[in-house]
Amino acid sequence: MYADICKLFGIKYPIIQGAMAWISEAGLVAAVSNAGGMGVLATGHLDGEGCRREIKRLKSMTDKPYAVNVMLLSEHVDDIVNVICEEKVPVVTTGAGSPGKYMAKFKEAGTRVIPVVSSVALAKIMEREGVDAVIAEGTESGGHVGKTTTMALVPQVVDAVKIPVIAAGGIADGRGIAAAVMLGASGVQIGTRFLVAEECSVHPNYKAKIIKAKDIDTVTTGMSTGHPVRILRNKMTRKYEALEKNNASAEELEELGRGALRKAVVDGDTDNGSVMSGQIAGLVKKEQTCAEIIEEMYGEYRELMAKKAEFI
Ligand code: TUI
Repeated sequence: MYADICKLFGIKYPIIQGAMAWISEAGLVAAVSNAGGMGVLATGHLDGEGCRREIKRLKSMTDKPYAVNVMLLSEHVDDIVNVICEEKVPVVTTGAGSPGKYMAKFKEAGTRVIPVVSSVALAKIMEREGVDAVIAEGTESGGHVGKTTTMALVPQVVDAVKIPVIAAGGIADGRGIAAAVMLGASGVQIGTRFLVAEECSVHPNYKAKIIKAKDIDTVTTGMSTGHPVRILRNKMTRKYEALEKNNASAEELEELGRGALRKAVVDGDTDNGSVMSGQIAGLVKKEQTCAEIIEEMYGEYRELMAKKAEFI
């Protein structure tokens, strides 16, 4: 049931910024943490030393709590975990796998662990491993996704574990936060809306694509390879879908996907690159600072909660 994750993590608002490879670098992360949320540094595109440089840069930009994400499919995962422990990072989130084999190391370093889970079974395993909270991420999210929707996943995870549950997937305003809390979540993780933050260094073409996107504009590629990834439909996804239809090999598909995120994020090639985005992009209308985004969302949430008796 509802737990105070603000007290648990020392933050002002129960809003966690979702890690986004190539995108959530020190600048964005510090801006979210300085605005009272919890910024999360992505490391999926970094090696161990790159990760250390970003953590040091982040520490110079904020004295507020922050987290570092470990993308468990990364070839540098062992080095990254070592650096996180050496740098005494306060909180780790994990994605795309189970952090089980690193739990003892994190505990020893005093690092709290919040894995992303996309099923009840995984949430229960994680609780047994001794994690501090879980992020229940619905298939509405951008990037690597599970199959169950946020609406169905969150209450089932809440009933299955005793640790705090943070809801993710399809949340970008105060209504989403209120809905998550009604489902039993203790906080939310938000990615897509922070893509258009002024402090987010993603290419302006990427931001423009998000702002233009409508409700039905995302697709999931990679269903056939076992790594489904939600992205905005473009020339690249059409090519991918054609290959998948023709039973292309996993190698061929991976070849097309390789470097595609960097192409969109860094080069601004939103036709041939991978523009990862959640289904909620249609709700994201303008560029704002992280402080404006957080204050606006929480203000909406507060207003809704104050009026909740009127809904009966
Ligand atoms: O990790 C994410 N989202 C991501 S990672 C990423 S980088 C990437 N780029 C290209 C291809 C693939 C990845 C982009 N977006 N979200 C968290 C998340 N984790 N969602 C689902 C899961 C998950 C899946 C399986 C967590 C655990 C899990 O366990 C499997 C097992 O049994 O080990």
